[in-house]
Amino acid sequence: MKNRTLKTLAPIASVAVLVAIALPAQAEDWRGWNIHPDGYPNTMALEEFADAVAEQTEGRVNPRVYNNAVLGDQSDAIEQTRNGALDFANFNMGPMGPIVPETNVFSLPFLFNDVEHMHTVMDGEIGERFADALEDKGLVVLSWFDSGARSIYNTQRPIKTPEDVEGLKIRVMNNDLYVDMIAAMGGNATPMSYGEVYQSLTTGVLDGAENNYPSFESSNHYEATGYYSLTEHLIIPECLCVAKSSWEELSEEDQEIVREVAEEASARQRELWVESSEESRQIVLDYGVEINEVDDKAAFQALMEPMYEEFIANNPGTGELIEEIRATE
Ligand code: GTR
Repeated sequence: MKNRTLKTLAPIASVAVLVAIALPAQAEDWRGWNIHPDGYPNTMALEEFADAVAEQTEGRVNPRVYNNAVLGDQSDAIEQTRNGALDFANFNMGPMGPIVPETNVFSLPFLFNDVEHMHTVMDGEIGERFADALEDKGLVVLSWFDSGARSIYNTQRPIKTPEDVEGLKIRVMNNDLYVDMIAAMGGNATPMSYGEVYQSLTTGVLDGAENNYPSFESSNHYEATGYYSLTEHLIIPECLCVAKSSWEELSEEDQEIVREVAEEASARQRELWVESSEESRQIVLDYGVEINEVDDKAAFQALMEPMYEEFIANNPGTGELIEEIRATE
């Protein structure tokens, strides 16, 4: 009796084994967080990344990008990606600081000479060190994106000297270093998530905020503020990151494909960035925003010295790192 049962079951078992072997490994549906709207350079690069990954892994990885921060604000999304609830994202290193303290150095104003300098640093050995720090916190950096230089805009007046910032209520990203930065200029900073800024500008809860041209334009903040002043006080790198847990589920071959596609996405994003910044500048000018150069940036820079001193004193080893970044050519 026992034997007969085994004999009848045996063919069924082998069919099950065959079916299991014949079926492809389960496809990974990746959910990707993106703060920006359709048409933004980062959105376009992320969408191209998603399509190319699906195509080149032959559907083994199916990324989908969710725009406009519909999956949560940036600080939440960083946590969600770290714990694997989200699979990939484009994050700015500003709100990354409270979670990966090493990245706080990027929130020091006037750290980089210009955007090109930032790319040279991030694409080299120093960038790898930051990628390691992020990986320790559950985020695998695939490539680095551009986010231009951030400048102050407001409803009241053009900013030409730090005195012009006096008393202004300025929105900053979620990182206490920006509160010190605006305070050093004489203003009052309010950390707030991106999605809340537009309304706060129109209701007078805020006098201004700070961002690059593409964000100033695509967020429509330009419609609520008359002045954009080229303080260019922050140049902050962004990452294309994957949740470590999602990354580890991939075969080595697929990891290689995804990494390569991410490198291409970064090149594409940087290219689109330049075009888009110029387009956005034109849109806000045409709308009637007054744009002004800041002739004496050194006056702003000088006010940041105490912030640097405090940062270096509180974060051992960062003095050397800052020197190293500044010496990178
Ligand atoms: C943008 C950046 C976003 C977000 C936003 C903000 O320039 O790309 O990730 O940080 O600024 O001000 O919150």
